[in-house]
Amino acid sequence: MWSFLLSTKAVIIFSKRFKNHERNMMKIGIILLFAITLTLSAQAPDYSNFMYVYADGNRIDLLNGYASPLVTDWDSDGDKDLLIGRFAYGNIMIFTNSGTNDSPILSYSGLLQAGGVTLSVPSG
Ligand SMILES: [Ca+2]
Repeated sequence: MWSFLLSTKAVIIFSKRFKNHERNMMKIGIILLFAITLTLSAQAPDYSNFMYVYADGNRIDLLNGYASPLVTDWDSDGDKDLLIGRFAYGNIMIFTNSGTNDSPILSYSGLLQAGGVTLSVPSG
């Protein structure tokens, strides 16, 4: 990446010898080259080392769709709990932890509610 930036600086200095439209074309070329460099240097995520998460002795199954997990101390008892937003249903599942942060024991506690009503947003 540093070599790219140094070479970009050299091209800019060199481009002062050219006319305005030629410099503009060089700038566009540099931007495109920079975008290509960023794209090629991005690494694909590695999902080969995954693990299932269990609650109540069973693997957590979202039934359908994408998930948005959040690990936080939801019940303010000092250990981390798990909340999972479900895109397909537009709601949030709560799993409280009765273990420790290093060895969590999760239990399903229901869907996020307010005033006795399950919170949901349009989904799908
Ligand atoms: Ca907690």
